[in-house]
Amino acid sequence: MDKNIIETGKKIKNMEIRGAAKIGRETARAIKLFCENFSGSKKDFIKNLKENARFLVNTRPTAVSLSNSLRYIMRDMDTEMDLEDLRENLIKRSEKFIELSLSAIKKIGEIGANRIRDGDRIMTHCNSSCALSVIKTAFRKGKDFEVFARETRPRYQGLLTAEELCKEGIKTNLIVDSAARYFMADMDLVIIGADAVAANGAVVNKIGTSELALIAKEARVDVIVAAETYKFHPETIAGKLIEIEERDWREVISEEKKREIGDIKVRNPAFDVTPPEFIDLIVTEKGIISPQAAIMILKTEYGWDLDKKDFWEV
Ligand code: RUB
Repeated sequence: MDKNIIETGKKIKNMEIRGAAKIGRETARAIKLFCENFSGSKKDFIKNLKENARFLVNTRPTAVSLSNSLRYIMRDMDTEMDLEDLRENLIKRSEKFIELSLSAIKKIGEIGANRIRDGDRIMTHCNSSCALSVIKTAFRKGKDFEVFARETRPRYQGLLTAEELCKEGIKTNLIVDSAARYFMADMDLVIIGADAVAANGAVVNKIGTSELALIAKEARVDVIVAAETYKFHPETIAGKLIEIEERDWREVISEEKKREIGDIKVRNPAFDVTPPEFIDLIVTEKGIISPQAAIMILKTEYGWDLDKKDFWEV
């Protein structure tokens, strides 16, 4: 295993590197470094590449940006090429994925910003670079609005969001997760990111998102998801369910407190699934779609070959 890949994998697992978009880009960066630094035969190169890819894919199973980053880099890889060409090709595609991710987030910001109007009150959850791109772009275009950030237990990514918004000069309110319904009647929009979008338009995002969308639906507040096309999950076309990562209970309660309480099971799912009925639109870098059109994105990006195995699996 490559030292740098192990390091990146560890950082993804312990969330030093977090947020689906960044996870995808850091995966690409790690593969690029692996290709640059590898010395050995072509056979070893391919064997190592597969091993390293498999290792990365298993670090955070819900974020499809990770496997889609690898799919993008290794798509149409011609193993008949000589090692130098193969390497160069993979390096170029890794760089291209990073570029593509950054420009998609910018584009989503531009497209999504049009949906924000002066005077809006917007609620968000967790810390999504895509959702923030929409909000910040609207602000930079001179729109005047206010944001309510849920703190997002147990890791408090909402604090990062609130901090980022304040730095930008945007009017920001920080609320506890359970205060969402209390404030929802005053909201105009909910804007969130995604870790994965399924073929039926269901959106997987930070735990609590589905409850937020349900509350918004009840209050007739529109829910906008900001997601690049590499967050769409190709395997869901064939009916595969998206794996929901369950993280260590120590993120929820201290060891000391747990011991004090005694026989208690602490559960810590990191994500949940919001059904398409609770989502009004998805802003992608290719344009705005209804959740029901997710299948079209998947068809365009990944085709219909349901039997196709990923390079790292064969
Ligand atoms: C982050 C999270 C974000 C999505 C989208 O979860 O749920 O909403 O990843 O983020 P975690 P982005 O903190 O567990 O990684 O738009 O930046 O890809």
